[in-house]
Amino acid sequence: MSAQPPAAAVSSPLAPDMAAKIDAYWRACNYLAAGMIYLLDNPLLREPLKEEHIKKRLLGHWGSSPGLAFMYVHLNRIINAHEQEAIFLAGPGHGAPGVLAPVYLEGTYSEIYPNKSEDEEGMKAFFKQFSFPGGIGSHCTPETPGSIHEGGELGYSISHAFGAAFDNPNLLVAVAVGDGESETGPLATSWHSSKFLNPIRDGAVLPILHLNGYKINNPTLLSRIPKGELAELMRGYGWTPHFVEGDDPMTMHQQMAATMDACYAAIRAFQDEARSSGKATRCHWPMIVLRTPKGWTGPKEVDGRKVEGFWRAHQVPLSGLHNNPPHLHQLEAWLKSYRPEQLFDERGKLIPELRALAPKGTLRMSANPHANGGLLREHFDDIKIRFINVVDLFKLQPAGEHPHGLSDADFDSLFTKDRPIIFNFHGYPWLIHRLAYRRTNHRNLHVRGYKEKGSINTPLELAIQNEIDRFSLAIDVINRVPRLQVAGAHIKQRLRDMQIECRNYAYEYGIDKPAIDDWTWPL
Ligand SMILES: Cc1ncc(C[n+]2csc(CCOP(=O)(O)OP(=O)(O)O)c2C)c(N)n1
Ligand SMILES: [Mg+2]
Repeated sequence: MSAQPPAAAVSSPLAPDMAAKIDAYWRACNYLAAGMIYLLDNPLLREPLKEEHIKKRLLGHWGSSPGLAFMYVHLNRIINAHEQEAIFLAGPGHGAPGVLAPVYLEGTYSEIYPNKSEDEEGMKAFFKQFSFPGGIGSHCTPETPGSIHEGGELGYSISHAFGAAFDNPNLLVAVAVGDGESETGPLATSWHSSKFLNPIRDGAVLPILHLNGYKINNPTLLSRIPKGELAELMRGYGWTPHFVEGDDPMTMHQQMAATMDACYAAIRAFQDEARSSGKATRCHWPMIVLRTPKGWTGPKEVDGRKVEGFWRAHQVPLSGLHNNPPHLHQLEAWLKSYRPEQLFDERGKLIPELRALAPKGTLRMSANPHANGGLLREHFDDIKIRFINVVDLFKLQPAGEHPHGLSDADFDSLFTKDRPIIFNFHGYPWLIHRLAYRRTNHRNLHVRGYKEKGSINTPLELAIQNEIDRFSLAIDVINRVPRLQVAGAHIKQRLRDMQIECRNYAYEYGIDKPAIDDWTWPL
Protein backbone atom coordinates (compact mmCIF):
# COMPACT_ATOMS: atom_id res chain seq x y z
CA MET A 1 0.00 0.00 0.00
CA SER A 2 1.35 3.46 -0.80
CA ALA A 3 2.03 5.87 2.05
CA GLN A 4 -0.78 8.31 2.80
CA PRO A 5 0.10 11.99 3.22
CA PRO A 6 -0.07 12.73 6.95
CA ALA A 7 -2.56 15.12 8.47
CA ALA A 8 -1.14 18.63 8.88
CA ALA A 9 -2.49 21.32 11.21
CA VAL A 10 -3.55 24.38 9.25
CA SER A 11 -5.17 26.87 11.59
CA SER A 12 -3.38 29.59 13.57
CA PRO A 13 -5.00 29.49 16.98
CA LEU A 14 -2.72 31.98 18.75
CA ALA A 15 -3.72 35.65 18.83
CA PRO A 16 -0.69 37.82 17.93
CA ASP A 17 -0.21 38.93 21.53
CA MET A 18 -0.29 35.35 22.84
CA ALA A 19 2.04 34.12 20.09
CA ALA A 20 4.51 36.87 21.03
CA LYS A 21 4.32 35.92 24.73
CA ILE A 22 4.80 32.23 24.06
CA ASP A 23 7.79 33.05 21.92
CA ALA A 24 9.20 35.31 24.64
CA TYR A 25 8.77 32.54 27.23
CA TRP A 26 10.56 30.11 24.94
CA ARG A 27 13.35 32.66 24.36
CA ALA A 28 13.72 32.90 28.14
CA CYS A 29 14.09 29.09 28.25
CA ASN A 30 16.69 29.12 25.50
CA TYR A 31 18.57 31.96 27.16
CA LEU A 32 18.74 30.01 30.41
CA ALA A 33 19.69 26.78 28.62
CA ALA A 34 22.62 28.46 26.88
CA GLY A 35 23.45 30.48 30.00
CA MET A 36 23.83 27.40 32.15
CA ILE A 37 26.24 25.84 29.67
CA TYR A 38 28.51 28.90 29.52
CA LEU A 39 28.15 31.46 32.27
CA LEU A 40 29.86 31.62 35.61
CA ASP A 41 29.01 35.25 36.18
CA ASN A 42 27.24 38.21 34.57
CA PRO A 43 24.09 36.03 34.20
CA LEU A 44 21.89 38.74 32.69
CA LEU A 45 24.63 40.19 30.48
CA ARG A 46 24.29 43.54 32.21
CA GLU A 47 27.92 44.27 31.47
CA PRO A 48 29.95 43.39 28.37
CA LEU A 49 30.83 39.71 28.31
CA LYS A 50 34.40 38.99 29.40
CA GLU A 51 36.46 35.83 29.53
CA GLU A 52 36.26 35.66 33.30
CA HIS A 53 32.46 35.33 33.06
CA ILE A 54 32.81 32.03 31.20
CA LYS A 55 33.27 28.60 32.72
CA LYS A 56 36.73 27.16 32.14
CA ARG A 57 35.42 23.72 31.21
CA LEU A 58 32.42 23.81 28.91
CA LEU A 59 30.13 20.81 29.28
CA GLY A 60 26.50 20.06 28.63
CA HIS A 61 24.09 19.40 25.78
CA TRP A 62 22.63 22.23 23.78
CA GLY A 63 21.39 20.30 20.71
CA SER A 64 18.04 18.93 21.86
CA SER A 65 17.41 21.61 24.51
CA PRO A 66 15.52 24.22 22.43
CA GLY A 67 13.19 21.52 21.07
CA LEU A 68 12.46 20.14 24.54
CA ALA A 69 11.75 23.62 25.89
CA PHE A 70 9.48 24.28 22.89
CA MET A 71 7.41 21.21 23.81
CA TYR A 72 7.31 22.20 27.48
CA VAL A 73 6.09 25.73 26.76
CA HIS A 74 3.32 24.50 24.47
CA LEU A 75 2.24 21.87 26.98
CA ASN A 76 1.92 24.67 29.55
CA ARG A 77 -0.65 26.31 27.29
CA ILE A 78 -2.74 23.13 27.19
CA ILE A 79 -2.45 22.68 30.97
CA ASN A 80 -3.68 26.23 31.57
CA ALA A 81 -6.49 26.05 29.05
CA HIS A 82 -7.93 22.84 30.49
CA GLU A 83 -6.57 22.69 34.05
CA GLN A 84 -5.04 19.43 32.90
CA GLU A 85 -2.74 17.46 35.19
CA ALA A 86 0.38 16.61 33.21
CA ILE A 87 3.97 15.47 33.57
CA PHE A 88 6.87 15.59 31.12
CA LEU A 89 9.51 12.96 30.33
CA ALA A 90 12.53 13.64 28.14
CA GLY A 91 13.76 10.44 26.43
CA PRO A 92 17.16 11.86 25.51
CA GLY A 93 17.46 13.25 29.02
CA HIS A 94 20.80 14.84 28.21
CA GLY A 95 18.79 17.80 26.96
CA ALA A 96 18.43 18.73 30.63
CA PRO A 97 19.09 22.45 29.99
CA GLY A 98 15.86 22.51 27.97
CA VAL A 99 13.93 21.06 30.93
CA LEU A 100 15.74 22.76 33.80
CA ALA A 101 15.08 26.15 32.22
CA PRO A 102 11.25 26.00 32.23
CA VAL A 103 11.33 24.30 35.65
CA TYR A 104 13.27 27.29 37.00
CA LEU A 105 11.01 29.79 35.23
CA GLU A 106 7.88 28.34 36.84
CA GLY A 107 9.39 28.78 40.29
CA THR A 108 9.66 25.16 41.42
CA TYR A 109 13.43 25.06 41.26
CA SER A 110 13.75 27.96 43.69
CA GLU A 111 11.16 26.46 46.04
CA ILE A 112 13.17 23.26 46.33
CA TYR A 113 16.63 24.83 46.15
CA PRO A 114 16.22 28.24 47.83
CA ASN A 115 19.72 29.46 46.94
CA LYS A 116 18.76 29.17 43.24
CA SER A 117 16.32 32.00 43.79
CA GLU A 118 14.41 33.90 41.13
CA ASP A 119 16.77 36.85 40.95
CA GLU A 120 20.17 37.70 39.55
CA GLU A 121 22.10 35.99 42.38
CA GLY A 122 19.93 32.89 42.15
CA MET A 123 20.28 32.73 38.38
CA LYS A 124 24.02 32.99 38.73
CA ALA A 125 24.04 30.05 41.18
CA PHE A 126 21.64 28.13 38.92
CA PHE A 127 24.00 28.62 35.95
CA LYS A 128 27.15 27.84 37.86
CA GLN A 129 26.01 24.51 39.30
CA PHE A 130 25.17 23.04 35.89
CA SER A 131 27.76 20.51 34.67
CA PHE A 132 30.12 21.83 37.33
CA PRO A 133 31.98 19.97 40.08
CA GLY A 134 29.67 19.54 43.06
CA GLY A 135 26.71 20.58 40.94
CA ILE A 136 24.19 18.81 38.74
CA GLY A 137 24.59 16.79 35.56
CA SER A 138 23.40 17.41 32.04
CA HIS A 139 20.65 14.79 32.33
CA CYS A 140 17.16 14.98 33.82
CA THR A 141 18.50 13.39 37.00
CA PRO A 142 16.29 12.72 40.04
CA GLU A 143 17.23 16.13 41.46
CA THR A 144 15.32 17.73 38.57
CA PRO A 145 11.89 18.63 39.96
CA GLY A 146 9.18 16.68 38.15
CA SER A 147 11.58 14.27 36.47
CA ILE A 148 10.80 10.55 36.72
CA HIS A 149 13.01 9.65 33.78
CA GLU A 150 16.71 10.42 33.66
CA GLY A 151 17.22 9.35 30.06
CA GLY A 152 20.79 8.11 30.54
CA GLU A 153 20.24 4.68 29.06
CA LEU A 154 18.23 5.32 25.92
CA GLY A 155 15.10 3.35 25.15
CA TYR A 156 12.65 3.48 28.01
CA SER A 157 10.90 6.83 27.75
CA ILE A 158 7.66 5.50 26.31
CA SER A 159 7.59 2.53 28.71
CA HIS A 160 8.07 4.85 31.66
CA ALA A 161 5.42 7.20 30.33
CA PHE A 162 2.90 4.36 30.15
CA GLY A 163 3.89 3.20 33.61
CA ALA A 164 2.97 6.67 34.86
CA ALA A 165 -0.32 6.78 32.93
CA PHE A 166 -1.67 3.36 33.94
CA ASP A 167 -4.30 3.64 36.68
CA ASN A 168 -4.07 7.46 36.66
CA PRO A 169 -7.16 8.40 34.64
CA ASN A 170 -6.73 12.16 34.98
CA LEU A 171 -3.08 12.33 34.05
CA LEU A 172 -1.57 13.37 30.72
CA VAL A 173 1.97 12.09 30.27
CA ALA A 174 3.86 13.94 27.56
CA VAL A 175 7.01 12.19 26.45
CA ALA A 176 9.75 13.51 24.18
CA VAL A 177 11.19 10.60 22.22
CA GLY A 178 14.60 11.05 20.59
CA ASP A 179 14.98 10.03 16.96
CA GLY A 180 18.22 8.30 17.95
CA GLU A 181 16.55 6.76 20.98
CA SER A 182 13.94 5.39 18.55
CA GLU A 183 16.60 3.14 17.04
CA THR A 184 16.96 1.15 20.26
CA GLY A 185 15.11 -2.13 20.55
CA PRO A 186 13.24 -1.23 23.76
CA LEU A 187 11.91 2.01 22.30
CA ALA A 188 10.97 0.48 18.96
CA THR A 189 8.81 -2.14 20.65
CA SER A 190 7.38 0.18 23.28
CA TRP A 191 5.17 1.99 20.75
CA HIS A 192 2.87 -1.03 21.14
CA SER A 193 2.15 -0.06 24.76
CA SER A 194 -0.83 2.00 23.61
CA LYS A 195 -2.61 -1.29 22.99
CA PHE A 196 -2.71 -1.84 26.73
CA LEU A 197 -4.05 1.59 27.62
CA ASN A 198 -7.59 1.55 28.92
CA PRO A 199 -9.33 4.86 28.09
CA ILE A 200 -11.60 4.56 31.14
CA ARG A 201 -9.16 3.54 33.83
CA ASP A 202 -5.86 4.95 32.57
CA GLY A 203 -4.58 8.39 31.70
CA ALA A 204 -3.14 9.38 28.32
CA VAL A 205 0.34 9.32 26.84
CA LEU A 206 1.26 11.92 24.23
CA PRO A 207 4.56 11.01 22.54
CA ILE A 208 6.41 13.79 20.75
CA LEU A 209 8.95 12.23 18.44
CA HIS A 210 11.78 14.71 18.21
CA LEU A 211 13.20 14.51 14.71
CA ASN A 212 16.21 16.75 15.16
CA GLY A 213 17.99 14.67 12.58
CA TYR A 214 20.87 13.34 14.63
CA LYS A 215 21.85 10.93 17.36
CA ILE A 216 24.89 12.69 18.79
CA ASN A 217 26.78 13.12 15.49
CA ASN A 218 25.11 10.55 13.25
CA PRO A 219 22.04 10.94 11.09
CA THR A 220 18.95 9.11 12.28
CA LEU A 221 16.84 6.68 10.32
CA LEU A 222 13.48 8.18 11.17
CA SER A 223 14.58 11.65 10.06
CA ARG A 224 15.80 10.32 6.71
CA ILE A 225 12.91 8.13 5.57
CA PRO A 226 10.18 9.87 3.57
CA LYS A 227 7.53 11.58 5.66
CA GLY A 228 4.77 9.39 4.28
CA GLU A 229 6.67 6.27 5.25
CA LEU A 230 7.19 7.55 8.78
CA ALA A 231 3.49 8.36 9.03
CA GLU A 232 2.69 4.82 7.91
CA LEU A 233 5.12 3.39 10.43
CA MET A 234 3.42 5.27 13.25
CA ARG A 235 -0.02 4.29 11.97
CA GLY A 236 1.19 0.72 11.78
CA TYR A 237 2.11 0.87 15.43
CA GLY A 238 -1.44 2.02 16.11
CA TRP A 239 -0.97 5.78 16.53
CA THR A 240 -2.40 8.79 14.68
CA PRO A 241 0.58 10.97 13.71
CA HIS A 242 0.48 14.78 13.52
CA PHE A 243 3.44 16.57 11.97
CA VAL A 244 4.93 19.91 13.06
CA GLU A 245 7.91 20.83 10.92
CA GLY A 246 10.03 23.89 10.33
CA ASP A 247 12.38 26.40 11.88
CA ASP A 248 10.67 29.78 11.71
CA PRO A 249 9.68 30.30 15.37
CA MET A 250 6.45 32.24 14.87
CA THR A 251 5.14 29.82 12.24
CA MET A 252 6.15 26.90 14.43
CA HIS A 253 4.34 28.32 17.48
CA GLN A 254 1.10 28.50 15.50
CA GLN A 255 1.58 25.00 14.09
CA MET A 256 2.46 23.50 17.44
CA ALA A 257 -0.44 25.19 19.22
CA ALA A 258 -2.89 23.98 16.54
CA THR A 259 -1.48 20.47 16.74
CA MET A 260 -1.54 20.38 20.53
CA ASP A 261 -5.17 21.51 20.44
CA ALA A 262 -6.03 18.79 17.92
CA CYS A 263 -4.22 16.08 19.92
CA TYR A 264 -5.75 17.16 23.19
CA ALA A 265 -9.24 17.20 21.65
CA ALA A 266 -8.69 13.70 20.25
CA ILE A 267 -7.49 12.37 23.63
CA ARG A 268 -10.46 13.84 25.46
CA ALA A 269 -12.89 12.60 22.82
CA PHE A 270 -11.60 9.02 23.20
CA GLN A 271 -11.76 9.25 26.98
CA ASP A 272 -15.18 10.93 27.12
CA GLU A 273 -16.68 8.42 24.74
CA ALA A 274 -15.30 5.43 26.66
CA ARG A 275 -16.12 6.87 30.09
CA SER A 276 -19.67 7.84 29.22
CA SER A 277 -20.48 4.60 27.41
CA GLY A 278 -18.58 2.39 29.85
CA LYS A 279 -17.02 0.63 26.84
CA ALA A 280 -13.23 0.56 26.69
CA THR A 281 -12.21 0.01 23.09
CA ARG A 282 -8.75 0.31 21.52
CA CYS A 283 -7.95 3.88 20.53
CA HIS A 284 -5.59 5.13 17.84
CA TRP A 285 -4.15 7.81 20.13
CA PRO A 286 -2.53 10.93 18.67
CA MET A 287 1.22 11.45 18.63
CA ILE A 288 3.30 14.37 17.35
CA VAL A 289 6.31 14.29 15.05
CA LEU A 290 8.28 17.47 15.72
CA ARG A 291 10.93 18.11 13.08
CA THR A 292 13.21 20.99 14.10
CA PRO A 293 16.91 21.66 13.59
CA LYS A 294 19.32 20.30 16.17
CA GLY A 295 20.59 23.28 18.15
CA TRP A 296 17.65 25.38 16.92
CA THR A 297 18.21 29.16 17.41
CA GLY A 298 21.89 28.60 18.27
CA PRO A 299 24.87 29.73 16.17
CA LYS A 300 24.27 28.94 12.50
CA GLU A 301 27.97 28.67 11.76
CA VAL A 302 31.19 28.77 13.74
CA ASP A 303 34.45 29.49 11.90
CA GLY A 304 32.62 28.97 8.62
CA ARG A 305 31.34 25.51 9.62
CA LYS A 306 27.67 24.63 9.82
CA VAL A 307 26.39 24.19 13.40
CA GLU A 308 22.62 24.76 13.70
CA GLY A 309 20.77 21.84 12.14
CA PHE A 310 23.89 19.69 12.19
CA TRP A 311 25.66 17.25 14.51
CA ARG A 312 28.05 19.95 15.71
CA ALA A 313 25.19 21.43 17.73
CA HIS A 314 24.85 18.35 19.96
CA GLN A 315 26.91 19.47 22.95
CA VAL A 316 28.69 22.83 23.20
CA PRO A 317 28.19 24.48 19.82
CA LEU A 318 30.66 27.30 20.32
CA SER A 319 33.80 26.46 22.25
CA GLY A 320 37.36 27.72 22.47
CA LEU A 321 36.27 30.98 24.07
CA HIS A 322 39.44 31.75 25.95
CA ASN A 323 41.95 33.90 24.11
CA ASN A 324 39.49 34.06 21.24
CA PRO A 325 37.71 37.45 21.11
CA PRO A 326 35.71 36.65 17.93
CA HIS A 327 34.21 33.55 19.61
CA LEU A 328 33.50 35.47 22.79
CA HIS A 329 31.78 38.11 20.73
CA GLN A 330 29.77 35.50 18.86
CA LEU A 331 28.62 33.97 22.16
CA GLU A 332 27.54 37.37 23.44
CA ALA A 333 25.60 38.06 20.24
CA TRP A 334 23.95 34.65 20.43
CA LEU A 335 22.87 35.10 24.07
CA LYS A 336 21.66 38.64 23.37
CA SER A 337 19.59 37.39 20.43
CA TYR A 338 17.10 36.14 23.06
CA ARG A 339 16.77 39.75 24.35
CA PRO A 340 17.12 38.96 28.06
CA GLU A 341 16.55 42.62 28.99
CA GLN A 342 12.93 42.24 27.78
CA LEU A 343 12.38 38.97 29.65
CA PHE A 344 13.69 39.57 33.16
CA ASP A 345 12.97 42.50 35.48
CA GLU A 346 15.40 44.67 37.46
CA ARG A 347 15.90 41.97 40.08
CA GLY A 348 16.38 39.27 37.46
CA LYS A 349 12.97 37.60 37.76
CA LEU A 350 10.86 36.62 34.78
CA ILE A 351 8.51 39.56 34.06
CA PRO A 352 4.93 39.10 35.38
CA GLU A 353 3.19 38.91 31.99
CA LEU A 354 5.39 35.95 31.07
CA ARG A 355 5.22 34.39 34.52
CA ALA A 356 1.44 34.32 34.02
CA LEU A 357 1.96 31.73 31.27
CA ALA A 358 3.24 29.15 33.76
CA PRO A 359 0.64 26.86 35.31
CA LYS A 360 0.03 27.36 39.04
CA GLY A 361 0.84 25.16 42.05
CA THR A 362 0.73 21.44 41.41
CA LEU A 363 -0.43 21.99 37.84
CA ARG A 364 3.19 22.89 37.09
CA MET A 365 4.70 19.77 35.51
CA SER A 366 7.71 20.16 37.79
CA ALA A 367 5.51 20.16 40.90
CA ASN A 368 3.03 17.46 39.93
CA PRO A 369 2.57 14.99 42.81
CA HIS A 370 2.70 12.06 40.35
CA ALA A 371 6.32 12.93 39.70
CA ASN A 372 7.35 13.80 43.26
CA GLY A 373 7.47 11.04 45.94
CA GLY A 374 4.81 10.10 48.59
CA LEU A 375 4.91 7.11 51.10
CA LEU A 376 6.37 8.09 54.53
CA ARG A 377 5.58 11.76 53.67
CA GLU A 378 2.07 11.27 54.99
CA HIS A 379 3.46 10.82 58.51
CA PHE A 380 6.75 12.73 58.34
CA ASP A 381 6.28 15.48 55.83
CA ASP A 382 9.77 16.96 56.25
CA ILE A 383 11.66 13.71 55.70
CA LYS A 384 13.95 13.79 52.67
CA ILE A 385 13.84 10.58 50.67
CA ARG A 386 15.88 9.89 47.60
CA PHE A 387 14.54 7.14 45.37
CA ILE A 388 17.14 5.47 43.16
CA ASN A 389 16.07 2.90 40.57
CA VAL A 390 19.02 0.56 39.93
CA VAL A 391 18.45 -1.05 36.54
CA ASP A 392 22.02 -2.25 36.05
CA LEU A 393 23.42 -4.06 39.09
CA PHE A 394 26.99 -3.74 37.87
CA LYS A 395 26.76 -0.01 38.50
CA LEU A 396 27.14 -0.96 42.15
CA GLN A 397 30.65 -2.28 41.55
CA PRO A 398 33.60 0.12 41.52
CA ALA A 399 34.55 1.45 38.07
CA GLY A 400 37.86 -0.43 38.27
CA GLU A 401 36.10 -3.78 38.75
CA HIS A 402 33.54 -3.62 36.01
CA PRO A 403 33.16 -1.44 32.90
CA HIS A 404 29.63 -0.45 33.98
CA GLY A 405 30.75 0.45 37.51
CA LEU A 406 30.07 3.93 38.85
CA SER A 407 33.02 5.96 40.00
CA ASP A 408 33.26 6.29 43.78
CA ALA A 409 32.43 9.98 43.50
CA ASP A 410 29.24 9.25 41.56
CA PHE A 411 28.27 6.50 43.92
CA ASP A 412 28.84 8.75 46.91
CA SER A 413 26.88 11.57 45.37
CA LEU A 414 23.94 9.27 44.68
CA PHE A 415 23.99 7.13 47.80
CA THR A 416 25.71 9.69 50.07
CA LYS A 417 28.62 8.96 52.37
CA ASP A 418 26.69 8.70 55.58
CA ARG A 419 22.91 8.40 55.14
CA PRO A 420 21.02 5.14 55.65
CA ILE A 421 20.19 3.23 52.48
CA ILE A 422 17.33 0.75 52.28
CA PHE A 423 17.81 -1.46 49.23
CA ASN A 424 14.75 -3.41 48.10
CA PHE A 425 15.91 -6.24 45.86
CA HIS A 426 13.95 -8.98 44.11
CA GLY A 427 16.78 -11.53 44.50
CA TYR A 428 19.12 -12.66 47.28
CA PRO A 429 20.36 -9.74 49.43
CA TRP A 430 23.93 -11.05 49.72
CA LEU A 431 24.47 -10.34 46.02
CA ILE A 432 24.03 -6.62 46.57
CA HIS A 433 26.46 -6.66 49.48
CA ARG A 434 28.99 -8.56 47.40
CA LEU A 435 28.81 -5.98 44.63
CA ALA A 436 28.87 -2.92 46.88
CA TYR A 437 31.14 -3.99 49.75
CA ARG A 438 33.91 -1.56 48.80
CA ARG A 439 31.70 1.53 48.75
CA THR A 440 32.13 4.31 51.29
CA ASN A 441 28.63 3.98 52.67
CA HIS A 442 28.44 0.20 52.64
CA ARG A 443 28.04 0.05 56.41
CA ASN A 444 24.76 1.97 56.07
CA LEU A 445 23.44 -0.26 53.30
CA HIS A 446 20.53 -2.43 54.44
CA VAL A 447 19.34 -4.86 51.80
CA ARG A 448 15.96 -6.53 51.87
CA GLY A 449 15.31 -9.37 49.45
CA TYR A 450 14.29 -12.95 48.97
CA LYS A 451 14.66 -15.08 52.09
CA GLU A 452 13.49 -18.38 50.65
CA LYS A 453 10.10 -17.82 52.20
CA GLY A 454 6.79 -18.43 50.55
CA SER A 455 4.77 -21.12 48.83
CA ILE A 456 1.09 -20.42 48.14
CA ASN A 457 0.84 -16.72 48.79
CA THR A 458 -0.88 -13.56 47.76
CA PRO A 459 1.52 -11.00 46.26
CA LEU A 460 1.53 -8.83 49.39
CA GLU A 461 1.76 -11.70 51.82
CA LEU A 462 4.76 -13.11 49.94
CA ALA A 463 6.42 -9.72 50.25
CA ILE A 464 5.58 -9.56 53.98
CA GLN A 465 7.16 -12.96 54.56
CA ASN A 466 10.37 -11.73 52.98
CA GLU A 467 10.16 -8.29 54.62
CA ILE A 468 10.10 -6.38 51.35
CA ASP A 469 6.51 -5.17 51.65
CA ARG A 470 5.62 -1.49 51.93
CA PHE A 471 5.09 -1.71 55.70
CA SER A 472 8.40 -3.45 56.44
CA LEU A 473 10.30 -0.96 54.27
CA ALA A 474 8.68 2.03 55.96
CA ILE A 475 9.47 0.49 59.38
CA ASP A 476 13.04 -0.01 58.19
CA VAL A 477 13.31 3.67 57.38
CA ILE A 478 11.99 4.63 60.82
CA ASN A 479 14.55 2.32 62.42
CA ARG A 480 17.45 3.71 60.40
CA VAL A 481 16.82 7.46 60.45
CA PRO A 482 18.06 8.60 63.86
CA ARG A 483 15.49 11.37 64.26
CA LEU A 484 12.60 8.99 63.61
CA GLN A 485 13.74 6.30 66.01
CA VAL A 486 12.05 8.20 68.84
CA ALA A 487 9.34 10.10 67.01
CA GLY A 488 8.33 7.14 64.88
CA ALA A 489 7.38 4.60 67.54
CA HIS A 490 3.63 4.93 67.28
CA ILE A 491 3.70 5.10 63.48
CA LYS A 492 5.72 1.89 63.51
CA GLN A 493 3.04 0.26 65.60
CA ARG A 494 0.35 1.41 63.17
CA LEU A 495 2.32 0.03 60.25
CA ARG A 496 2.70 -3.31 62.05
CA ASP A 497 -1.02 -3.42 62.79
CA MET A 498 -1.78 -2.75 59.13
CA GLN A 499 0.64 -5.49 58.12
CA ILE A 500 -1.01 -8.02 60.44
CA GLU A 501 -4.44 -7.02 59.21
CA CYS A 502 -3.35 -7.56 55.59
CA ARG A 503 -1.85 -10.94 56.39
CA ASN A 504 -4.96 -12.09 58.24
CA TYR A 505 -7.13 -11.00 55.35
CA ALA A 506 -5.00 -13.03 52.93
CA TYR A 507 -5.25 -16.10 55.20
CA GLU A 508 -8.99 -15.69 55.46
CA TYR A 509 -9.97 -14.89 51.87
CA GLY A 510 -7.03 -16.07 49.78
CA ILE A 511 -6.56 -12.67 48.12
CA ASP A 512 -5.13 -9.29 49.10
CA LYS A 513 -7.41 -6.62 50.52
CA PRO A 514 -9.03 -4.51 47.81
CA ALA A 515 -7.46 -1.46 49.45
CA ILE A 516 -4.06 -2.99 48.61
CA ASP A 517 -4.94 -4.21 45.12
CA ASP A 518 -6.61 -0.94 44.18
CA TRP A 519 -4.05 1.24 45.94
CA THR A 520 -2.91 4.37 44.11
CA TRP A 521 -0.38 7.01 45.08
CA PRO A 522 -1.96 9.48 47.46
CA LEU A 523 -2.20 12.86 45.76
C1 LIG B 1 21.19 2.27 25.12
C2 LIG B 1 22.12 3.43 24.81
N1 LIG B 1 22.91 3.36 23.73
C3 LIG B 1 23.76 4.36 23.45
C4 LIG B 1 23.81 5.47 24.25
C5 LIG B 1 24.81 6.58 23.94
N2 LIG B 1 24.07 7.78 23.50
C6 LIG B 1 23.87 8.82 24.32
S1 LIG B 1 22.99 10.04 23.57
C7 LIG B 1 22.87 9.19 22.15
C8 LIG B 1 22.12 9.75 20.97
C9 LIG B 1 20.68 9.94 21.22
O1 LIG B 1 20.07 10.42 20.06
P1 LIG B 1 18.67 11.14 20.13
O2 LIG B 1 17.71 10.28 20.85
O3 LIG B 1 18.34 11.53 18.75
O4 LIG B 1 18.94 12.40 21.04
P2 LIG B 1 19.69 13.75 20.57
O5 LIG B 1 21.12 13.38 20.31
O6 LIG B 1 19.02 14.24 19.36
O7 LIG B 1 19.53 14.65 21.73
C10 LIG B 1 23.54 7.98 22.23
C11 LIG B 1 23.63 7.00 21.15
C12 LIG B 1 22.97 5.51 25.39
N3 LIG B 1 22.96 6.56 26.21
N4 LIG B 1 22.12 4.49 25.65
MG1 LIG C 1 18.15 13.30 17.79
